Amino acid sequence: MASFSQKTYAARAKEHPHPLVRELLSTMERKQSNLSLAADVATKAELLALADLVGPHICVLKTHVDIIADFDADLVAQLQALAAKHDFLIFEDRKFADIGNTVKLQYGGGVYRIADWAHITNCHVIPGEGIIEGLAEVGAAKNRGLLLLAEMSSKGMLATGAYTDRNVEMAVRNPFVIGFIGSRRFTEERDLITMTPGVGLHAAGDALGQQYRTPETIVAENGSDIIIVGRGIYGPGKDPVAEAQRYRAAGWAAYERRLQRS
Ligand code: BMP
Repeated sequence: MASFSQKTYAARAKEHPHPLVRELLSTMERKQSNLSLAADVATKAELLALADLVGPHICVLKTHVDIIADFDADLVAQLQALAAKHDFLIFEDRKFADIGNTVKLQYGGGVYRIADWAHITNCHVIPGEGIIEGLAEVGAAKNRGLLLLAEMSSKGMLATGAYTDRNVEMAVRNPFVIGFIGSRRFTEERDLITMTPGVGLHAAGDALGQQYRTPETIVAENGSDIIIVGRGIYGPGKDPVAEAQRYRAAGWAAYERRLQRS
């Protein structure tokens, strides 16, 4: 059987059992974009301006809402309006890491009420499988999806070997899990999406351990589905629209090369 990474996003969208993944893959195909923007800016105005500018070029907007100094419910409403206007999904990069009961409260409630607006969120499986069950209790009925942090992009990260393998096993058996944060395709047992941060055309890394690889390595060679790019798009002196176009083209070209190889 052909690897999922040798199929088109459109074909995978058609076959996928999870409605959210069908929506994600068909958005990617429709927009010809496997680019996610990591919008790590400090204010509501900056986040909205960036999402409006770059929105036409991305399939997913990745947020860290706890960075936003003036977060409020209106920000969420405006982000949802931008997601509809520009046709992208929202991924809150919350990295839950507590016991099932606590993450349930953190995901559904608090100031951010993440489950109400983020199509996708993610977690570490350090606490064991109960974390997935707790998040699913809140998110499954809302048609949300969860990514497991099977690997990280930073220097010296500890998510390797047996730990990564356990992530894959848990993902395969939990339907609320739609994929991984990691650097490659992890399994053919079901069609789980991989989203990869630490993608850059501009630098090898930063002063705090981030390591960058190219879209070609990540998508064409490793079989990942979505590249996540932050400072490569909006960093100092950059033109975010021009950079988003550049990364979108690079990500899509890498995807087309991967299909040609098969
Ligand atoms: P940048 O492209 O500016 O380095 O940003 C990367 C983004 O991806 C950040 O939002 C960071 O929190 C996230 N990220 C990462 O860099 N490595 C990981 O392993 C997991 C992440 O979520």
